[in-house]
Amino acid sequence: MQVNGERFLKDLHDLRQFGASGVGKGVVRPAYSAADIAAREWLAERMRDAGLEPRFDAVGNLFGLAPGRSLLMGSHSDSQPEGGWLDGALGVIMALEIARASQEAGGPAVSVANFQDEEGRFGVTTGSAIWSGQLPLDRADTLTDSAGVTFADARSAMAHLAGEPIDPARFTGFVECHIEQGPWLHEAGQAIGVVTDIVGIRDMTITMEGEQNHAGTTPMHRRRDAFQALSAFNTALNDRLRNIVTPQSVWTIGHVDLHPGAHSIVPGRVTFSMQWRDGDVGRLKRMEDVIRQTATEVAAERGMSLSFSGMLGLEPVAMDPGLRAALAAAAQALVPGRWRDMQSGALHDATNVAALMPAAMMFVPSIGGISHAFAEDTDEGDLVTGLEVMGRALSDLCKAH
Ligand code: HGY
Ligand code: MN
Ligand code: MN
Repeated sequence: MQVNGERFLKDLHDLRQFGASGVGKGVVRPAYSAADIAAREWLAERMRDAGLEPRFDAVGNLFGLAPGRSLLMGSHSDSQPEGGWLDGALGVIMALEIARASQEAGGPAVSVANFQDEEGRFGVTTGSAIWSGQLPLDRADTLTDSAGVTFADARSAMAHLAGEPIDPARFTGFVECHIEQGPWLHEAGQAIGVVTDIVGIRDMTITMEGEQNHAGTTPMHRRRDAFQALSAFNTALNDRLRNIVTPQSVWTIGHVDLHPGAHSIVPGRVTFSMQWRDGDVGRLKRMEDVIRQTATEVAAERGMSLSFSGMLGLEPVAMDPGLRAALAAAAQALVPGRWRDMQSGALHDATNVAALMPAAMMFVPSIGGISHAFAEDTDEGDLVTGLEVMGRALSDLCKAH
């Protein structure tokens, strides 16, 4: 098949206009925002122009369907609250270009998926988790974002677009191209990462409550200060987790709500996100035990009440060996010596889709390893190389089947 790099890059730049942040090439396009919905409606038209049947499901996952059985490719077009122009978007636009080029070449049939809320405004890779049966819709509908908006309310903004469910049985497999979002390919001057496995994740919210009081008249030794409790928890957690993790293990407190948040008030309550990731299920559990035990001890020592929210999570998953081999062979043919096998420390829709069908992923470099930030970027030459390697892999797969 003959992919068209110019057409591909133009679609990528056109897509980044939806929710353009005005800072670099950054975007603000959270799930169900006006920019997200407009981008999805634009993509539906691009799918139609490519000879695909655009279909939305009940939660805003958008599919561009080829007739009959087809290989599914894609990713997500929603962004983090401050996102880059390529996170997710690259995989959707590359899938669209491959689908066009494949049609122009007479096959194989390729369909396109643009999953909703991969960035987890509400859950964790929410849209593909629902589509793949990992997350029941009635449970998803009760999830809220950090402002308290429910998933049910948010997705109602797309109700007019919702169609019948898309049957996963019509697809033979799933391949997703994504930016690495880490530093390794760019630092090594390599062009392609063939993903071996995707780490697992656990995500919950922890609340500690002490006593709100006057910042001037309350002696330090008599305070039940929520910020001090969080600070003590974080210090103790770092000391303890170091004993059970590997260099690939990560844990993050990314969102903190300190109540009431005033200069002259000792904060009485803190609610914070607690997220951790690892490639090993057993280590994820051990990390969870340390997190719960440390929070319980710190709260008891400081006279704080403690509560844990429900926990969301995805298990570590290995990529399909056959699809991986096609990606590796194409990389070896087109960029010999400039590719590697690698684990994904970022979560992706491929984790959920892998529960339904063979799934594989391929990375292109991220400049400086920056992502989930307006500064996220990739050299356009590397983007086109990724497209060409993907096109070669699909052609080889077509010949092999
Ligand atoms: O957080 C992640 O790994 C993904 O980019 N949402
Ligand atoms: Mn992503
Ligand atoms: Mn992301």
